[in-house]
Amino acid sequence: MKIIYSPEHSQHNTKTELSGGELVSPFECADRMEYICKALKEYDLGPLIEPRQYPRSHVEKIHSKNYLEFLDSCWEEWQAAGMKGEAIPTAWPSRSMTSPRIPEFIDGKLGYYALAGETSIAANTARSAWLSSNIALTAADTIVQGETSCFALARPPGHHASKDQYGGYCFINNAAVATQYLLDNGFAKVALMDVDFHHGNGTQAIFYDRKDVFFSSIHGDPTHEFPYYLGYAEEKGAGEGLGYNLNHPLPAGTSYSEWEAKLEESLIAFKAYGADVMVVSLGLDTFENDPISSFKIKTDEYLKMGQKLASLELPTLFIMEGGYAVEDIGYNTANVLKGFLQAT
Ligand code: OKP
Ligand code: ZN
Repeated sequence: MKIIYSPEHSQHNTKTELSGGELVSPFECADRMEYICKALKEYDLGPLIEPRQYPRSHVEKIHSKNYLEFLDSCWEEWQAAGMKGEAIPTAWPSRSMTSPRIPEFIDGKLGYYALAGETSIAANTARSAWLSSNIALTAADTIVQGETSCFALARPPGHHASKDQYGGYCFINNAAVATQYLLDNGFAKVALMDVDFHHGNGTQAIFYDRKDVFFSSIHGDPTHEFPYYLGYAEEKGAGEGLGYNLNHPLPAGTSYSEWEAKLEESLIAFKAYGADVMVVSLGLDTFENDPISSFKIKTDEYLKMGQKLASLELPTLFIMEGGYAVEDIGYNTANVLKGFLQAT
């Protein structure tokens, strides 16, 4: 399986994450990629290939123009305003303040474009986000060229980013950009399976009223877990998209067998839908020792996850999302891909 990767991701190297009332070192860190590359190499899973650069128009199909302009200029505006630390929002257009106006000062813009406050922005954050989207596009192209699987080893991740909001460590929705590229290049119906521990609110929102993408997610119950305000079982799609959104919120302590039963339901729904390609938002934070999550999947069980995903027998594009048990993430990731390849 080709693995699309660039070491340049490390330019997104923020120092702060607002967590528990403190500024801590971010969970979504560059080291994660080192461990993954090491394990992929050890398991001989495929060659690392550098991404190509695609026109921005592919990303502009998913994200709004004003949001992307904000992303590109945020750090400069923040610095120009004399701020000392990394860019973190402190005010939001919350329920009681409903003016549609977009503020002009960077502090106000941050709150407008942020869906959460843990994700700091610094020099080169935008650059790495664009690079991450090019990794997803290059990987999607590999599937368009006829490969049956490909892994976009991208960071920063993307599944929380919506049309015009960042947060949850995500800026550009790589899975959504890749999905749109597949649809623009010969595929008709995409099954988008989000297996990250956190609900893929951004991806869901982007495709919620469309019938050409069936989004399904298995995740920590949002009554207790980030992103809290989306990801419930009653969210089934809207308009033409009604029936093409399937959420499986699960409680803390969920084991692999309980998790797999939900994956089975999603795969059956994808089959009935008639998907001709699958995109997997691959988060490894369902791991038993993940520091910010609460499922109980073990390293060996990721082999079964890969095998199960292969049972759909569709061309499959894996896109990296979360996973914060840095020293284990490599083998967990490699096991999914190994299980998938063994079964195909
Ligand atoms: C991003 B992805 C840590 C809380 C972190 C944000 C989680 C973002 C997860 N104190 N809350 O889906 O893996
Ligand atoms: Zn996650």
